[in-house]
Amino acid sequence: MQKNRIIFIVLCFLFILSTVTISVSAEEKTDIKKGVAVIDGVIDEIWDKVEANPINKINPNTGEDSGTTGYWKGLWSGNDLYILIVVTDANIVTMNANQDDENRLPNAGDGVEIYLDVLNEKGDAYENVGELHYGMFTTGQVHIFDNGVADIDMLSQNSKASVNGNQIIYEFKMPLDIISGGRLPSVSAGHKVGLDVQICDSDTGTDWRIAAYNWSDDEDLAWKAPSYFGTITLIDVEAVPAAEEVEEPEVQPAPQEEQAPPATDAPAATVIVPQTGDAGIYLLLILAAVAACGAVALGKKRKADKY
Ligand SMILES: [Ca+2]
Ligand SMILES: [Ca+2]
Repeated sequence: MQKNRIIFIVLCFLFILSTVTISVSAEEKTDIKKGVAVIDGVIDEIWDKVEANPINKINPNTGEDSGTTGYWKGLWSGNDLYILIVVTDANIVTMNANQDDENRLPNAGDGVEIYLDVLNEKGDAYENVGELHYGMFTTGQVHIFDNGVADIDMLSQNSKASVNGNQIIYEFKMPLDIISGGRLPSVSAGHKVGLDVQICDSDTGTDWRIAAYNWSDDEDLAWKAPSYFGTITLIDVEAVPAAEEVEEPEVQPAPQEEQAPPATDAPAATVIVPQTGDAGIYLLLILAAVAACGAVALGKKRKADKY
């Protein structure tokens, strides 16, 4: 009986532990390649070379899946981070900061929110320079929420939105060194940034949003603390390899020429081949030697005969 109770307690503990593990693993991570995009609300060719990250975690506070979908892509170059967000929405409503109603926030209607933690400090509150929560209306207007401090003119000049059919295209350039207030003087490969992206969806443009989706945070708490953000790593890999940028020249076949013997540094083996002229000299020398020997022998014989 006692044994069964221990097994039951252990199983309960393992179940609770697995639940905690699932909760912690909600944070998304991805690598960002190098490249530059033009911030004009048009999808550049280079974006086609970059992997898309789905923004599909349903916000638990809205709780609805309205059918709106979207993804984001990233690039980095120098000290700048580039973000593209593409939303497909069957009912796009124009939201802007000048609307004469209380729902004039990008998170009220059709719009997006950016959560940025330039030094990836993952704090429990927005308490450091470089931690920023801002958003964009479908008109391209930028709104900075109470969370974080940044120059809204600078962010506005580096952001753009456009509507194309049932798509809303948002492009952002984020000068990380400037947003960090100098805490990150320059960006290098391997640097990690805390990031999340949220899509907000409205049906009317005047009523509060009907649905929202995040890339990483599935608890709708990223607005409150960077610890709920995902993490991106800026890697030293070009989105478009140099080989694709430079067209390979056509290789022409080399003209046929007389084949020269292969050059080599090693000394060639010495093979002595007697030449015709040399053989003649050798033959004359041999004949001379034979004649000399014959003369000496004849001289000796005459000398002997004499005595
Ligand atoms: Ca563009
Ligand atoms: Ca909508």
